[in-house]
Amino acid sequence: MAQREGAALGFGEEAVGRVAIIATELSTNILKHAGRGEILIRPFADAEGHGLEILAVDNGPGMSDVARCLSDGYTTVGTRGTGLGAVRRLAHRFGVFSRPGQGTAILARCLDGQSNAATAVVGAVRAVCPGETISGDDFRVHHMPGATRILLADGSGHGPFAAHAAEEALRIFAAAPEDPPEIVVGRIHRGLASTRGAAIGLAEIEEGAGVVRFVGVGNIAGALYDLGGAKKLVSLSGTAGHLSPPIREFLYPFSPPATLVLHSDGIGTRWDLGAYPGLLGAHPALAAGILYRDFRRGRDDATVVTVRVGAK
Ligand SMILES: [Mn+2]
Repeated sequence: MAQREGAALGFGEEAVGRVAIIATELSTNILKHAGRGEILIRPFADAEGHGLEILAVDNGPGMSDVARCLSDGYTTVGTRGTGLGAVRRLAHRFGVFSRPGQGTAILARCLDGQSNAATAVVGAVRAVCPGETISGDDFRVHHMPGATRILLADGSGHGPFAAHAAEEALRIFAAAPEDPPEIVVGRIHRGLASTRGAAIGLAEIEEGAGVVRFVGVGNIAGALYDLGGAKKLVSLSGTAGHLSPPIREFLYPFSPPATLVLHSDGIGTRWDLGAYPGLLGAHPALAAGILYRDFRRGRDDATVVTVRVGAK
């Protein structure tokens, strides 16, 4: 899958070979140390560039000494011990979050050489409901000068009709992504009338002003973390396309660096990134992977998007 996704991004033979080795080493590492886990693969485009992201998550014993596990030659199970050191060398971006008792999440990103004007780093996991082949959740990130917008749509239920509603929401957003958030969400509400409907959350992070604007209809949950702590975002109950409360924007001030988390209801709400010491300072893709790993409900599509702004 990693090879196929890399080739779809236009990676050459050498880069495709690199992602194959990374996926193999991360899979082998899970099998050796945790027994089971997941490899999550997606294309990404953010302040780090464009390319392929490979995320490995498991609930195994975790590493008590990450630096030592990364050094070549070190292994607890009698093999060559080149695995994670090789992944770190081959990836353009590499990150680990692992604690004894809190499992392991490892991130490897390979860039395709394109650049963009994005200022935020975005992590995401989008997982399909067990038994379905298409996700009824979808999201789109739009980078603007000094601001980042994220639309997360969760089509009601799951399967193809849910996917259609989410796709319509993204299409309407993409047509005029810089209109005021309340206008965009109102337009999506009207545009989804002939679909099954969706929960919608649209967030804008304005870095210079230090403010997040959020407009939500239905069950999209969110939280904003900065050095001062965590704030939960307010989403009004309803279903875009069918039953909407008055569409209203809420403002949340922050001081950078800050991390915004948005997720669909395939992820439970009883989480706190503060329970994972050091995770907020790590790559935001690791937080997305860990929330998915530890809080997915398993009977619905599950999507988590994490956005970090203001980090050096
Ligand atoms: Mn859902």
